[in-house]
Amino acid sequence: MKISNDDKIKMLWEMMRIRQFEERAGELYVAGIITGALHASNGQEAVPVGVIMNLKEDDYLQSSHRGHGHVLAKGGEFKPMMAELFGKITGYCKGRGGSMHFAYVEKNILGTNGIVGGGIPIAAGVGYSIVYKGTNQMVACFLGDGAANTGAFHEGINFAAVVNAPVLFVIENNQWAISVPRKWSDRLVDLSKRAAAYGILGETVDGNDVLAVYEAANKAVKEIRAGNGPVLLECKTYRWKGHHAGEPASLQYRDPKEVEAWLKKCPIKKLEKALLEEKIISEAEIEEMTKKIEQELDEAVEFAKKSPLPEAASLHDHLYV
Ligand SMILES: Cc1ncc(C[n+]2csc(CCOP(=O)(O)OP(=O)(O)O)c2C)c(N)n1
Ligand SMILES: [Mg+2]
Repeated sequence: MKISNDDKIKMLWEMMRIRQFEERAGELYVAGIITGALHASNGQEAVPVGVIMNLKEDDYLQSSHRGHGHVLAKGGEFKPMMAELFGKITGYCKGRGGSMHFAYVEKNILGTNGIVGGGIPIAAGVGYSIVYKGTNQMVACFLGDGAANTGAFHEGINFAAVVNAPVLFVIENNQWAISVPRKWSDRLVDLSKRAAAYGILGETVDGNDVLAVYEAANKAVKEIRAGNGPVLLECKTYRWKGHHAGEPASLQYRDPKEVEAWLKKCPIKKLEKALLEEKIISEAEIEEMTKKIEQELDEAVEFAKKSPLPEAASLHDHLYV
């Protein structure tokens, strides 16, 4: 498959935006400026970027608890995202949701989700609504390997299959569910094999290779848009940081050698290397991109700091529609 140079540069840009956002959010968390729960996706950037670059503006995104990258790749902006992390009224959910409840309905971003597997039946339902209304949209639903072992996974994907819902279920297999390694929770090597149980297509791909993710997602999206129902795409990747930003560094349940080996498989470095070798981009241009993103992040943090907190009197607002 031929991917244009412009698209490859866009992939690098989008992955860099996610990485730098996560780095900054992590620093603010450790400094005690951001509170609540925060799950960083450093190391997993190729998955949202490779998948979401195949979506159209009006397609839906259903995200997980580790969802900053999904939201950014779907058009989320630094300012309202940062403000949401700060609990300010200028945030996407008026400061009431935080990291695990980023929702931006104007861009069909249905939300990150604190309930593991909770997004799967929602995506199936939204997919069914698309079938019902006959619009040419689809849903991308991101979930973790741990979420693949919830009852919601079976119910949600089976339902989506039966009603032929246009949903791309993406398992971000980062090898761990908190402190539980994959091999303690099931015996499958490739989680995409589960697709057969629902009579749908499934594929496993290197989740640290954004071009491979893009190609696999492109193929899946074509099937879905052709009316062939949901597809299950497993992207094998790795979580670089602790399960959440507050996890003490002293907590060592992972073999440091395993972590080190995966750090060497950085999805951003991999694409950078390819683009430099092909002379599609220069070191100076990458440096320039990094600076631009940092500056945009500085502005977002400033915006979040200056924004007001919600008024106490508004505590009961927005609970019912
Ligand atoms: C229904 C439910 N059960 C348990 C939890 C606690 N919990 C939060 S994240 C997590 C692990 C999720 O693992 P995975 O799906 O692999 O995602 P990852 O954190 O690795 O991205 C668990 C068990 C929860 N939030 N929701
Ligand atoms: Mg996991």
